[in-house]
Amino acid sequence: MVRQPAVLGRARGRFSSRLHDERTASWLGVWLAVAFGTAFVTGLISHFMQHPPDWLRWPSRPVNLYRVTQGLHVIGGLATIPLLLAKLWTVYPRLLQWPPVRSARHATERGLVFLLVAGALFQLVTGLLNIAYWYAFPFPFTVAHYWTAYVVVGALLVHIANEWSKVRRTVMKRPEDGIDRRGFLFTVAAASAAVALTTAGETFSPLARLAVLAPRRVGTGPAGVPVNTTALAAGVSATARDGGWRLTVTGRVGRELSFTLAELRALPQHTERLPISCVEGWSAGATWTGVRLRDLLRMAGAADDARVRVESLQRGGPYRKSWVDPPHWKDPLTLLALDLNGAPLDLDHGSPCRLIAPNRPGVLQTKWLNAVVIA
Ligand SMILES: Nc1nc2c(c(=O)[nH]1)N[C@H]1C(S)=C(S)[C@@H](COP(=O)(O)O)O[C@H]1N2
Ligand SMILES: [Mo]
Repeated sequence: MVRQPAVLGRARGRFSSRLHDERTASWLGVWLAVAFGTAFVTGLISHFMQHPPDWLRWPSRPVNLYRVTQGLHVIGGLATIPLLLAKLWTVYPRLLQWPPVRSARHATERGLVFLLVAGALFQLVTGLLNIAYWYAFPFPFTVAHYWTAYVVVGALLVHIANEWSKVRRTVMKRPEDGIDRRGFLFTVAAASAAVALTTAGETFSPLARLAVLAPRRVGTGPAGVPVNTTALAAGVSATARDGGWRLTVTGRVGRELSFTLAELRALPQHTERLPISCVEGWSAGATWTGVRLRDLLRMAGAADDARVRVESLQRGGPYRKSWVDPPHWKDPLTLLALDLNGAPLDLDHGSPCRLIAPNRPGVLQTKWLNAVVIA
């Protein structure tokens, strides 16, 4: 950005607050860089967990890794909104600087800042609308949010390089201008903290009662666990209740297995505590009982390095199937669950049978299973 005195000298006449200054802007910039850096790293983890390239095998532990990174991504992203608004308020007099462009370098810098601001606003607004289930935009959210992240981080890195010496100068030195920035910065930090506190309950149950801004809350829904996609919405209300339901395990010819619900219940049952961690930021720990996936796969003669696909009764939609790689299917915690919190699975939680595995995005915890395919 531009050296200030002339610009702000002019601006000060029109913009009376002395908080439109370099030092306030620098501090907010430092906070924003940390916030966007965190969102970028946790966002990449989230993206590559949901869409792993062929060479990537995520570990199945720590059990809560995805829960924590995705919670940080969404709750941290929401807490960034007050920071960004404060930063934009602090620097907006520069929008009106005259002449608008003084040199080629200056034009490039302004273009870059425009890209940074537009990209950052785009990320926060689309993220917010997405977790509020308001798909007001005409493009697929995940694709747009993912690619815009690179644009924002690229622009941010160049911006940091441009501003580095100024930020060091303004942030490190004690100010001697008598402007009270503390009150303003404290208010902005408090607004961010308030947003975080009133959403963190969507993943951290001690704060559940404070979670007034969270679209999903722990403790709500059948068996105290929220539902994403009901059986009705997935179009499986009838098929999931059909008494003739079977789970097939197929792969090696001649070793195809098929189980009724009673047969699955007759196999060794295991009870584990595992979270559902939705990509939208909410998560809920729960107690699941069912058959270990690895037990079924061993019965079907699966090779040690086999990739496995679980398929549901659902006929359409992106989440009707998911891949389970060896680290996950070999993990004794990975279950085909029949019970949730001590009672048979509710229809909306995936009855008669659903996948539940450690360190895995909610979208891949496929419900209403009817087939396990060894690839
Ligand atoms: N077949 C199927 N399974 C699915 C989905 C779906 O739409 N279809 N949604 C997924 C998503 S996005 C989440 S967060 C979890 C939610 O599980 P729950 O409704 O039991 O909490 O289920 C997953 N399993
Ligand atoms: Mo989800």
